[in-house]
Amino acid sequence: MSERQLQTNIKGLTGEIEVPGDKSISHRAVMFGALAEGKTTIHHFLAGEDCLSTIACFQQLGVAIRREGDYVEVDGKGLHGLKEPIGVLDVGNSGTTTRLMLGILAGVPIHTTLIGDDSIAKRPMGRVTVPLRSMGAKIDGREHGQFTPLSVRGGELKSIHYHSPVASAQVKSAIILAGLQAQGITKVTEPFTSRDHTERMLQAFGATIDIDQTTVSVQGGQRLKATAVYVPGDISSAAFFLAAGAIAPNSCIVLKNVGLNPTRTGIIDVLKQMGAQLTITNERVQNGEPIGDLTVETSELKGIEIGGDLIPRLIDEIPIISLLATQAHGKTVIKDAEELKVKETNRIDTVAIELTKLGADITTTADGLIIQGRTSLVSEHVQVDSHGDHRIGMMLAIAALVTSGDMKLKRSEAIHVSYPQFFEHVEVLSQ
Ligand code: SPQ
Repeated sequence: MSERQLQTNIKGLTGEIEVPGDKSISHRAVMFGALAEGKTTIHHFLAGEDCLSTIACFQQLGVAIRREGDYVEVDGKGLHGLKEPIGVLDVGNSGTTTRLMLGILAGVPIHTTLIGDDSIAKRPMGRVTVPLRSMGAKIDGREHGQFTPLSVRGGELKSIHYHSPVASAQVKSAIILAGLQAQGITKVTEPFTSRDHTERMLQAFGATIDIDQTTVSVQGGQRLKATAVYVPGDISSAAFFLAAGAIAPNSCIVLKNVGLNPTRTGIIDVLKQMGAQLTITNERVQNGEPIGDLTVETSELKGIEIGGDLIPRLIDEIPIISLLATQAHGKTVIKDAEELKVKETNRIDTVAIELTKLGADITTTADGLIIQGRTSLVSEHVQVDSHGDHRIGMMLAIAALVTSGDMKLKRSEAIHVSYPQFFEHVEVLSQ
């Protein structure tokens, strides 16, 4: 467990960076590459711990994967080529790996066991194992398959139409991936559209996917063909520097090649509504995913209300939005965000506990947070804690930049899950 001294009271942030590759897209590129026929190449892959867990799982399933920095080659095995592993598959801290692997393994006639860390052991897996079982999957595990460790004996699957109670890309993707191996047409309907990288990327791998508003349909038995994937910069990582540029004094930050998939750009809508000076240039589409460059400058922010169908479009950005709200004039209300309770930590609680240590006026509610701004953040030798959650750790490191005093971050290593170069980038911009 590492403790890190944080840079506080910054005079300004200027310069240009390229944030690492998108985590959601990097996972899917490896998974679909493994299931495709032929060699898939992945450029600007996120070599964070979560995506490395996905690579390690597929290597154990007999897929040859080579990585050099952010370039990866996957020798695809086809939909029926995965081999039974000798050991257990370790998903580390990654919910995406766990849930999408369950969808894949449900239809493969081998036995596998998935385990992860203490945080993964608390995350609900019934939301995936229950619908997969209704397709015929044989899955068991702790508390009747609600939690890891989970074991899967894959086999024949039948199609279903699943109405998911939550807008979750992981639930949707697990069912689509099982549906690719099932007989007939599998459908998933969700209450609001969640991120659609699976749908976009499966099409790039040659599959036919039908999308009708919030329902996605897939015909079983389709073959995937290897392709070249360019992974855009992760907007969820960019969000930390977008916020930093808006709240730090004398700042102007340029973020190059950031993914601008509309199912992920809620943070941009929120920053604009709060009054941030933010511009998008060089917009284009690469591999079916929109990307562009973002410039943000020091801004006067105001509090806003955030809820409804905006929530799935910014769910991972709520910790950093909460920090923005402490620096905005007036009240910010975040509602309809119960899903925050089942992330790497209960992010409603961890955000409130940690920002309160710095003097923020923040109240938890059953489905979100109410933040009254603007507060001057102060730290008298405070030790803040990531609680082992990468997004809480990065939010606190950005908070430090606008905090006066002396501040240390406990469990800072959690940041390696999604942004190994995070502190280098803070350094580059603060020169
Ligand atoms: O992979 P994991 O651990 O679930 O990661 C998180 C994150 O903050 O990085 C959530 F804690 O992102 C999820 C995201 O919240 C990644 C994801 C995906 O790639 O499909 C979808 C979202 O989760 P969900 O449950 O809403 O589908």
